[in-house]
Amino acid sequence: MAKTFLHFINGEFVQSHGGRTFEKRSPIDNSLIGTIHEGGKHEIDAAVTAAQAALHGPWRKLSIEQRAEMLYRVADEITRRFDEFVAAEMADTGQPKSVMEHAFIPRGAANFKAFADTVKNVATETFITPTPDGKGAINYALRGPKGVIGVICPWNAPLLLMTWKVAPALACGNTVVVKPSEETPATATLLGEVMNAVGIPKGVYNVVHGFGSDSAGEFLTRHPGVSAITFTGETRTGAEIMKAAAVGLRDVSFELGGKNAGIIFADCDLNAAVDSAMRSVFLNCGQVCLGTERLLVERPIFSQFVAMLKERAEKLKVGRSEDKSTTLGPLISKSHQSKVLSYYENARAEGAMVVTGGGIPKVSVDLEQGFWVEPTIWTGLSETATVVREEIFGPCCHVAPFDHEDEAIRMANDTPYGLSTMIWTRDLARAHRVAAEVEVGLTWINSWFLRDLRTPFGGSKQSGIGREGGVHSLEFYTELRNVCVKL
Ligand code: NAD
Ligand code: 6OD
Repeated sequence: MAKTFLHFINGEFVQSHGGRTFEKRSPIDNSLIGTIHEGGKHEIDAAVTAAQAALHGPWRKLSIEQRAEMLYRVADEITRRFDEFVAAEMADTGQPKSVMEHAFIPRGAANFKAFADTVKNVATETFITPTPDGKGAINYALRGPKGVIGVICPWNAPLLLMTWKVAPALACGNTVVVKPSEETPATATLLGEVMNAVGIPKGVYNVVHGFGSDSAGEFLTRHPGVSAITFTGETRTGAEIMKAAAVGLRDVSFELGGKNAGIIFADCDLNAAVDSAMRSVFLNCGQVCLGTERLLVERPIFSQFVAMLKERAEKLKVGRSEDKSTTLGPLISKSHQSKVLSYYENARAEGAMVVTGGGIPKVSVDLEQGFWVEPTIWTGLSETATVVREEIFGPCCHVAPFDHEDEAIRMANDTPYGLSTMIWTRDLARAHRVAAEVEVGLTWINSWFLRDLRTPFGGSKQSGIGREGGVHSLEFYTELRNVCVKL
């Protein structure tokens, strides 16, 4: 049965003023999942007003320990309603159930626990300052919330990415207005029920659905009551949001696009490296910002690596999310499918050797209207080719050979992006050397997407601004104030 996704404002589920809605379609078969209420200026204004009232009211009165306690309860409630979250996100994204159960949904609860732990254990700096009268002074720093935080999210891992922002924001005493992606309304809405169930005060967590430009997203970034904006999405969108944030000099934290390289040296554990490459290229149908779209492989193992990758990629099985044999889901939308397929065409036109894939897979009749694309591997392109330079965000990669460590570093860095790299080698001295040279925020050695939520997470160059994770999140979500006491 088709659902209705309402806004969550001041602790209540509400329709859009005027009742404007748009449709959410299933990536699996293009069937109607539900209608989403589209927020505009009216809803953003109501949500920001509620968030401001909560900020200066009940939320502010709680001690850090009490706030942390509430966030542990949020985590427990997500865990208690785990199956509902899995079902909701699976319906929105069409990805395999196993990915939801083992990777993305557990992070919803883990994010709240991690930031509750973090804020309980933060020390503030203190200086004993000499003064001319010899009596001295004490300087100490206080951290307070920044205000109402605008949280704008993408569709590729909706609950994980939204709670990665909402949890630290709330842990630091801020209140939030979330604008989920128009493609994935479900888990942000469900989280509203969780917030009410565990007694989070009204107005602390608000959700307004809608689009970006000239819709809820843009109105949120322009609202003067929003103190700072945290955004995950495309680099181009980040630039638009930055312009809006400049009015009123609001702070931004950005996790943006990438064109990540995997550097595979000939001495690596080949089997493990191919497995890792498979995950990093094809997980979530390639819709992972940290995913590898450029594989650089040392020449002596190049042919073998490509052959092994091809064999495994051809075993990926598309299908419905609940089907245990499904290992590759669809893309998020018809328009994203068209975009990825246009890159497939472009690769061919620019002379790629198509190792596998390159089109739409054969699927059963009931799936024919879904947004499927074949897992695709190319070789033979130059570093200037479009699919080697632009982020595609699909299940595809280009594999290129290299001869020397320096060449691999140069090729890895030959991109305006700087999000992540993975390095596969048994020579750890070399691994550290290369890690120090690659211009990215995140490097994995002999692994990929292995997370410790206390570590700084974010991108360099055009892949982001700022770092979030553990105490690093405090830089963005708190205002640091100094107090000087003359003794
Ligand atoms: P997107 O930039 O198109 O949209 C993201 C969000 O921004 C959506 O909610 C959208 O409605 C909103 N938006 C769009 N235009 C806006 C505007 N002018 N003002 C305010 N809001 C606006 O991104 P997407 O297609 O949803 O997500 C895919 C992109 O996200 C990829 O580029 C991917 O690399 C990136 N991403 C990065 C990370 C990271 O950690 N670096 C993580 C996940 C996704
Ligand atoms: O693990 C995280 O905290 C994180 N932000 C992952 C991003 C995945 C992008 O698709």
